[in-house]
Amino acid sequence: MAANVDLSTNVAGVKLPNLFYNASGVMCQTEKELNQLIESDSGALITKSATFLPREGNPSPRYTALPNGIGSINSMGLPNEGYEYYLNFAKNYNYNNSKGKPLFISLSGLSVQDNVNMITAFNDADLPCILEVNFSCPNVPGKPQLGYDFEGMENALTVLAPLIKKPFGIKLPPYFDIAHFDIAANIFNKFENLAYVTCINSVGNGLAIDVETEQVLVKPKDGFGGLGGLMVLNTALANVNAFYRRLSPGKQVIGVGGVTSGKEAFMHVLAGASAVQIGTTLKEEGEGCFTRISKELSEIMASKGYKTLDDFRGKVKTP
Ligand code: RRO
Repeated sequence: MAANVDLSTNVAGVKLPNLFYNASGVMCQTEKELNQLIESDSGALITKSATFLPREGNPSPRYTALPNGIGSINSMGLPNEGYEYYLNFAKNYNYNNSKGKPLFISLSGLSVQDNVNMITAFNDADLPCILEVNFSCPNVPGKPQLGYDFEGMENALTVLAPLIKKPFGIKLPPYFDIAHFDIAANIFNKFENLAYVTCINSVGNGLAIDVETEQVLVKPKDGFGGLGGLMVLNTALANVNAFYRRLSPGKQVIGVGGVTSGKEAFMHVLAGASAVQIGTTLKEEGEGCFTRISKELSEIMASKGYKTLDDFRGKVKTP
């Protein structure tokens, strides 16, 4: 770590020792994986999106990295251990023994009522973890992404935000139209305890084809799956910056998409990210990526004379 550089940050009023953690879905389904994250140099951890009941997910192959480091495609289909497993993990989470890392819990109910039931159980347990509701899984056949249904998303938030009471976050799909950034941000600004949005989930329903075999690369949904990694960097940066510019003061954006090195992490913070998640790179490289990317970002900051993330967050310039 470069001397005199501080990578700590705050999300939803909670301190993270550094800005990096896993993108939900990577290294976070089982307790064993979550413990690997605790041991790593991440600054927090988030669980795999939970449904009310455990799910096996879609048939394999359902994830693959794509050639030349451009990224990945997945159609996992929400495999998870069911919310009670993650509730139990949260109950046993030892904040003194986890290097000061906050715990984020991702919830992805298959209906608003499922989200209500899961949130109620977390409320009853009264834990210090932060809830994040996933409005953007692209891979469950027959379940469109709620993030693309503005009315449905507002209705869901109208039910869920007052129920959660505490500051919480939502995971968004990428948007591709300025009018959609405006509409979505106007909705989010209506909910006071919606503390942050995480941008972006994978770019839904891409298709990857192997020339040799003439086959698609993942089996579910005829090969259609969510794209992640370097190829989505610029879409991710656009979404981070679009919401950073539009959300009411106090609301935050967490950046995810295309981070392979300190350079892309630096771009996410310049675009406005308060924290940065790593998905495809974590999956491909393992948890050592947190150590490497923290060091790379520290070096970039030191070379520019920045000491804290606040020195440059959201300060991207226009020529
Ligand atoms: O499990 C998945 O297929 C999955 C989920 Br829940 C998500 O939110 N984003 C993604 O790319 N895959």
